Amino acid sequence: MLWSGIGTACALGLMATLGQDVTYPPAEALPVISELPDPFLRPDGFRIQSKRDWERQRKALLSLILRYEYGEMPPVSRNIRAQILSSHPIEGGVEREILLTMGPKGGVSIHLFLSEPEGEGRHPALITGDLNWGRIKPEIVREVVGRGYTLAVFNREEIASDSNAQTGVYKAYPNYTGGRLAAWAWGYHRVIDYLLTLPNVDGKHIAATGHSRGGKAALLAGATDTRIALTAPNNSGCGGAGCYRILIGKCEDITAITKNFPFWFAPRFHEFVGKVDRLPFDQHTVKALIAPRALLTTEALGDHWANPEGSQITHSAAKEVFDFLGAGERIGIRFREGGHEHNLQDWTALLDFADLQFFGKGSSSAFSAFAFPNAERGHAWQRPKR
Ligand code: GTR
Repeated sequence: MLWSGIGTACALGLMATLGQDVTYPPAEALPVISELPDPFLRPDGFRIQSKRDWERQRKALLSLILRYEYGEMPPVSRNIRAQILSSHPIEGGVEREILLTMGPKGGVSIHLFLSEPEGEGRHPALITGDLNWGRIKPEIVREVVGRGYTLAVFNREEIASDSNAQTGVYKAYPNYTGGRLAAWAWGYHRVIDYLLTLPNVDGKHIAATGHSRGGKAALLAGATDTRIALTAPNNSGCGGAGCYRILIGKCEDITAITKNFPFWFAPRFHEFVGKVDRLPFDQHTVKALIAPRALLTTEALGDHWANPEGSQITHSAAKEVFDFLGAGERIGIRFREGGHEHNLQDWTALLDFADLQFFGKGSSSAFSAFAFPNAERGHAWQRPKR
């Protein structure tokens, strides 16, 4: 089947090719879609009607997004090994530094800090890959551990450098062509492989978070691994929770991001520079891949480069899918004053949302307030009424 873009007339013309291999035409051959593309529209031009059809549609959308935007994920590595490098008490718990090795001949190794609450039983866990930016501030670690969560912090730049350099997974899998965001997302997945071997981790309640480029990676990690029960990108902007088509003010767009960071993306993504309205999806589609699992977007009102209003617009479009699946209360958004950082306020919002989603504590109204009540609606379509 040829995915020739989402446009009924064009897609209907493809019916004859059903059953053949999927091919992905160049951007210039895809139809122009000015609004945020309809995630319910199948490649053959029909709209899905029932919840039962979503899983198949989700797979088709995921392939499209990986093929055009992020590149494929690296192969799954099943030989993860852990070496505890150090262990010491912290306030309310214990902290261990662990070296994880994985991949062909154990060729990829990463450092992971695990801060675990004391006490028997299994604890929910929050993972971030942002160790390359330094240790998480003690006040944040205290808050996470104090509220009964394990904090797992790994260095995504050990998975793959933030450059063109062929390190980490690129060295271990020389034929791998995906972008850095996909490689980093794979790092979250490997950390989960390890966490699931631990007797004190609650494998049903694992959250992935990250800031900025780390937030883009966390979003993709959640979109590609259903073991992640809650995904929480922070200030992730373009290529993350933001929006490619609708840009408000001076914010990052596809031209800037593919010029400055081509190695974050699939080799083909630059085809869409100057043709963003031919993208057969937008970032609401990536968010929708997470449904019906939980998704929290945290945004800073002063972080104009990250297009917080665009994040609200893709949030509203993605919510159509969450609502369709009967999971409207699983998608949240939280705005705060201030600039580009992942601060205690953001982490506290994540913990509150996790308490709500995992344990039914608190109220969902705290995660549905919009900062931009007059924002445009990015889509005219609506979820199919069942
Ligand atoms: C910027 C980039 C953003 C964001 C940010 C960050 O330079 O334009 O997409 O990822 O870096 O990671 O802090």
